[in-house]
Amino acid sequence: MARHTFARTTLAALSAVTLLALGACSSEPPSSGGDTGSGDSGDELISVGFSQVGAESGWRSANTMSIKDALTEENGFELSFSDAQQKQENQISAIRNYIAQGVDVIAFSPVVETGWDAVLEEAKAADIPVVLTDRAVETTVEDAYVTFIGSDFVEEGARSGEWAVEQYDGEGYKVVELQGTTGSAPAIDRQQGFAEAIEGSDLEIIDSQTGDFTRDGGKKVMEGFLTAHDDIDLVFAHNDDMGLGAVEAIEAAGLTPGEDIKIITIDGVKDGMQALADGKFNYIVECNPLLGPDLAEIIKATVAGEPVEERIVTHDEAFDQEAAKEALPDRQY
Ligand code: GYE
Repeated sequence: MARHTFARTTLAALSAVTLLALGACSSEPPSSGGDTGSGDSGDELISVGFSQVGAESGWRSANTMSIKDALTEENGFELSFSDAQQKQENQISAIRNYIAQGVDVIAFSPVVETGWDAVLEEAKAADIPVVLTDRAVETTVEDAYVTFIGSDFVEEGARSGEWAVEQYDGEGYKVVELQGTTGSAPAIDRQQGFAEAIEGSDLEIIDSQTGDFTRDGGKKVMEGFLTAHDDIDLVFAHNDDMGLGAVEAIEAAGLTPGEDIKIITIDGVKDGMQALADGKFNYIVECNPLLGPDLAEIIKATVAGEPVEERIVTHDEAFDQEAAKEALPDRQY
């Protein structure tokens, strides 16, 4: 699959053109013909239906806030937002509602990768462009979506694994993995990236189960791991929340997280960064949730009929304990 890196400048240039065009509309003298009903600028709002996965994690809350902050009326959007509570059937019915409403653009963050063909066909038949944010789909529908904007999850797993090898190879570390939601792109890809990165080292994954990207899920699964194994050296958690749940389980078992059992997570939300700065986590690979502003530009470009890259990869950092202490004061989420 061809993966393109997002040329921010290209999109910025596109959106500048779009904004200029919109600006030109709004600077027209007030019409005397009476065809502008509203007393405001008279610009047409772009209607967007957004189906969010849920509110399972700190990452998701930051992502939702970023989307709602960007797709405002002031910025030219009329947003219908729905929370699917981590259920694919809820997402599918929300998308069907948006199709029935005849929104200009549908955007969604697919909870799992497969099972979208029918609804994507329906959106296509209705001529409503679809933008994927954050997570990918696997589909046989041709030209099913305009673009997929989000992180490279295989890369995030690989960076986590590479750091683990750098730090701990040669010590025979036993690793347990807290997986994200089964069947979701970040769970599949992060697992793959990590496994590939530790191949050839003496780190060994001794157990791996889903905690569904939640703090509670991470805690429960970690409690089970601690009962089943007395030789755990390292936790690889597919997100901060599950890592924070693991911290609770490890402390309740009388052990010290970050020392007796090392913890690597992905996301970099404030609570995770705080745990890293406090020495309870050992490493975080960031996954940037602030997709709203880029999504707004993509939607404007799409509606204006301008080309958009088919894959837009967001930039992610990584932090050890010292870097977390430095970054925390300016952290936005
Ligand atoms: O890492 C996790 C969230 O899809 C990248 O979903 C997102 C993941 C994120 O629940 O915290």
